[in-house]
Amino acid sequence: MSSIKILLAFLLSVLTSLVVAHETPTFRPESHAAAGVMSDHMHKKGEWMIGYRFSSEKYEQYYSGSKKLSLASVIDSGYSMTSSEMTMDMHMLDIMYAVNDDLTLMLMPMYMTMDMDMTMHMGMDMGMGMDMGMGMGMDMSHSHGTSGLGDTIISALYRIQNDGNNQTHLSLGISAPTGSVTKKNAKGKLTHYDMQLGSGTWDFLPGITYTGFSGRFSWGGQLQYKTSLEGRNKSGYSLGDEFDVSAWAAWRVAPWISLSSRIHYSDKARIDGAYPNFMAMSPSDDTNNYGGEFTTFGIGANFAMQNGPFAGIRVGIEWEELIDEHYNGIQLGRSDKINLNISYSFK
Ligand SMILES: [Cu+2]
Repeated sequence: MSSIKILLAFLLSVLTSLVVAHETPTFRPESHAAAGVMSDHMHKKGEWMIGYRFSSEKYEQYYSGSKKLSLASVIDSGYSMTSSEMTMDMHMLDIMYAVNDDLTLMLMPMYMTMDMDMTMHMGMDMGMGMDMGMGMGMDMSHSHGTSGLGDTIISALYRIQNDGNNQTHLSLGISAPTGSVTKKNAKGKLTHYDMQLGSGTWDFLPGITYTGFSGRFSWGGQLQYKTSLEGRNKSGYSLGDEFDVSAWAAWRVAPWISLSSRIHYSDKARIDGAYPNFMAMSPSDDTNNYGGEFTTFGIGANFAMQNGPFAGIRVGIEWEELIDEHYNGIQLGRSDKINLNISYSFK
């Protein structure tokens, strides 16, 4: 991934050096925020937007709090199963319709795919001190995954301020529990909480977004909250509340491309409740090992196709990298996230 970043940085600097003075286009790449920001923009009365969003996250290294943790230490903490890698992909349809200039409605159904490589550590800590003098017992690895429809977000964006160059809107969203929380593993037991496809509860998602524009520069900020409206889902738990703040800046390098950087802070609480009669084998089976405080830095590019067969299409891409993390308990930490979106608006 880092070589791709270097290549991107190189390409962007070449592009930058080629830039000549240009007029402000009416269809501007920066009128959408960095690709990982949702509910970031509104539409004009009667306008529709059909979009596709994709994000992919990879988890590879165990952490305890802010410190990296070796596999041996995870096993010493009492877990007989560990995972070496997890990937989580989200595909989302992003449908928007503007009732009027101050009210845009959104519908976002999604499809999730989770995959995990697991290792079962045997011959250790079986209460018999069976070390056999080898230090390690036998390890057995396997992969498992889940996929299917995730939750569905329905939301309304309402403009509260607009002087042309400075715009602010509120977003009020509801997430419907269309994603499964009863996915099971090969042994017929409920799978890890983070491999369930939805939250299992109706959730409330309020937010506020500000964007500013001046010539080729634009910037913005967004606060968002997510909270469960129900105490427990049908599997006996509810996801912790989540608070997100993003601040970004973008520069239109050419009429068809803007480059962005973003700081994203999120605070996510532990899971409430637990599966009934469940024995935690791996860290992700324990509800205390969820949530934490994270800060990421993202770089991205937005494209607005000005002419040719793809005129009117927007593409956004963004990489997010953690710059500061504090995990609750013991967790497999995130190493990378990529956000991609493609959209088209019409009346
Ligand atoms: Cu839109």
